[in-house]
Amino acid sequence: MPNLSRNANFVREKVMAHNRYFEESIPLIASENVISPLQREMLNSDFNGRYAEGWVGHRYYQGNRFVDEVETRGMELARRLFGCSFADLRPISGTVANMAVLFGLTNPGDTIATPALADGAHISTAKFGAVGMRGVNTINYPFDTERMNIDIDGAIKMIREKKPKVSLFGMSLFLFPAPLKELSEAFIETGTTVWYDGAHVLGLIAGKKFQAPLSEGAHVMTASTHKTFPGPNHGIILANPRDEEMEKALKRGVFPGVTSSHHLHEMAALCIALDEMQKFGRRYASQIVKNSKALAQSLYDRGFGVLAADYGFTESHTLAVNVQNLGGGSSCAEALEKANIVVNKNMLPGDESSVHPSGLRLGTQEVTHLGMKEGEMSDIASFFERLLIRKENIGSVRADVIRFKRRFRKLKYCYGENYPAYKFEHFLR
Ligand code: DSN
Repeated sequence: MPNLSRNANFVREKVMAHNRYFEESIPLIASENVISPLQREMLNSDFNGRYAEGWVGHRYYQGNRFVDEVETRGMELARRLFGCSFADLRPISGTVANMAVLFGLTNPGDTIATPALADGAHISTAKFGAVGMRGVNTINYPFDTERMNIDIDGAIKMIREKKPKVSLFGMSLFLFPAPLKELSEAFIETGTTVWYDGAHVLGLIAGKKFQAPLSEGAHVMTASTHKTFPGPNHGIILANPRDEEMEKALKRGVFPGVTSSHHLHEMAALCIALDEMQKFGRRYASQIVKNSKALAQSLYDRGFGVLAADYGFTESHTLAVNVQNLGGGSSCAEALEKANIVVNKNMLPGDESSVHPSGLRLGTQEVTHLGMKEGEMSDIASFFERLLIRKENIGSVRADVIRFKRRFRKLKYCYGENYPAYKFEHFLR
């Protein structure tokens, strides 16, 4: 190892410490995941240092011969996997994909219908997020808090009355499929453009375990590619555009709208992830949903306020737990973190504060990727009970969490199964 400066050593050691920390922790944040060794190889390639502006075959820089071949193959893979006519692999994150759609398909002063933030919407669709900053007005669908889903009759009425330019679906607390089929008549009648933010559930859609938004009336679907979809930090736009004008507007929204180059190493890793999902996605997605239902049931049986109990808790990777009576979302999330269980506090319907919300949001996609099944969901629920209900000593729960996690440090459902998920690559000798 060459002589590294104090700063270089500091950064390197902290990153290694982070890897070890996750190796010893139970990751339950619904928007995160680990990636396969083949994707990591792409992230380390020379694609990292290059630029490719514009569309494949029409770049503004030279040197993109192989980049174009990879991206063309990736778009084919994406169109096939999601059954659509258009795929754009250039957005560098889910929020950037959302911004591109906003730039492409809306003008300041237009109106968008979206779920409300407290009902689980993503920040980029809020008044003070990208939608508001584009100058687009928002109206919120009525929400059925028992079913944890959009109220169908109320939404039909709202779309018919207000005729929003765009009707946006998809959330960050996404428990059940959005009622696209049920709303389809109102969509057609009003000519609204239907936009589905599938960031959270992209892997479930790819694995045919949630809904197929682009066959159920959505014109365009945006997503990040690193939540249930176990790819690199990146974004994607998938669409069945209404016409050529819409397709052009989407492309322009991405470039020159909101990106310059599109992080080519991530794009290559995304291509591998698309192929991996074609091969392993169905088994993976199916186990994710089994696990989230099992975790919800097991927590509920132990006395936790898991939402939507009368409706099977969830059909996705996510479950929501009301922990107001146990000290609230922040204090429970902090206690769990001390015991090496990583979750996030989350607003639940009716909450006004995002800093002190009443809920926890849990996701099973990453622990599933590490090979956990229904039996392990009951082990996890018992850690929650010991810590938050029985108030057992944090140190002793933490020690048991670390012991438990030793069996789940290797990747499943990808090329290179059993490769260590948190491996730190040493390049300098
Ligand atoms: N922050 C992510 C989430 O946790 O849902 C979305 O960008």
